[in-house]
Amino acid sequence: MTLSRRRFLQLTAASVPALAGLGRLGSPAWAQTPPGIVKPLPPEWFTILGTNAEMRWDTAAGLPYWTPNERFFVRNHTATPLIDPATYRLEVFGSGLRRAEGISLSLRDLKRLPSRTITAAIECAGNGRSFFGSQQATPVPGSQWKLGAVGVARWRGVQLRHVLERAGVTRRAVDVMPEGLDAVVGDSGHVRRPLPIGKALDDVLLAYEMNGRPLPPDHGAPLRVVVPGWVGIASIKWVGRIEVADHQLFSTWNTTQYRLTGPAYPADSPPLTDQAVKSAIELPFGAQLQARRRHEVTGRSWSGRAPIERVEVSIDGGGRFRRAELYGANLPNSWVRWRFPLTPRAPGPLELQVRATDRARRTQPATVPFNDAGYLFWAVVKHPVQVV
Ligand SMILES: Nc1nc2c(c(=O)[nH]1)N[C@H]1C(S)=C(S)[C@@H](COP(=O)(O)O)O[C@H]1N2
Ligand SMILES: [Mo]
Repeated sequence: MTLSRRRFLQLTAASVPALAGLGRLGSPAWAQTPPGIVKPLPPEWFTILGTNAEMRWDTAAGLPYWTPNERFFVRNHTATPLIDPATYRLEVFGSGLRRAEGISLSLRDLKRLPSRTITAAIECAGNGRSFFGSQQATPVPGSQWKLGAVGVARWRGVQLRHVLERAGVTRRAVDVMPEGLDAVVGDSGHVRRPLPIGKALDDVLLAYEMNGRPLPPDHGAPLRVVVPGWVGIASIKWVGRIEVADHQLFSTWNTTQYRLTGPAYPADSPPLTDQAVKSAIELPFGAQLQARRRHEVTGRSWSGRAPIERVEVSIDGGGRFRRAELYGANLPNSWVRWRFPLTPRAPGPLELQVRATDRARRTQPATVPFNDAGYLFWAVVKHPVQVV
């Protein structure tokens, strides 16, 4: 039996509250993995950050457009719960329904509703946070993500709109708040965050499949919310309850967290919604490149607002930018892959900079204003390589 298999069985045997303490049970091999993530996290694919696992861009070259489930980053506030799909229920209730007591649906009920498949990225609002420190000299505490808190998948499920209609949503509905079945987070309660009714009725999916397979435990099994284009926290995993209210709803995750605060922002800046424009190069920082040989530098660029219009690369510290070639799919709320031929002349250090522009005419800036929590770092990232 492999370690990961043994670990899975152990997780299955554990009660949900016990999962948070799993790290203490650890044999040396498990000490490498954070408590409460079920899938194997080989170090060549992931960097462990607390309870989270970041995808490594430097080993991502050659991955297909859709991030394979086993390579997808994991961001857990506590730990992955294991939920029995046979007894699972989704409760939909609240003052925004014709009858406030609402409805309760099993997974079978949900699968009998019309299904839909979408491609969408999930990206943490804190993706890129470490660059506030390494690039702008204003470090921010919190998970020191590089650029790997993002992935793109095909999600199949039922549109939230259909479930809300079935529950008898009325025109008085204002906010819709999905809540996770994972452990409570301190005094903040279960992970939950309201969506305005307009977004909830637009393109939000309740997904039970990821890339053609049942949703894996770490990504929200048996059911997760997918909110295309928006910061990852909106896409509640392990959703068990959805409140539909005729008034605004609040939780830690739309009040004290996931808003831009700091000297550059007003005190009443709104909760974060759509994602910024970003780019990542599929090379290690400090990669060695042979001089006078032709290399193909590859990477991906993405935006939560519109598909990518163009990607440009500078090899002279941001002086002159030249177009990279976009190839393959370029879907909304997802990314596009690009390539750039590079034949470095002389040995020595070289700095690559990639800058994307989306069809909403947003171009990655050279720097971004500081915010206290280090959200939405979307400036051009300086990527050093060594020509040898
Ligand atoms: N119930 C629940 N939902 C959650 C979270 C969580 O901890 N609990 N983390 C959120 C955050 S901050 C992000 S970025 C995404 C990450 O999704 P993934 O782990 O499938 O990559 O899930 C979101 N949904
Ligand atoms: Mo996140």
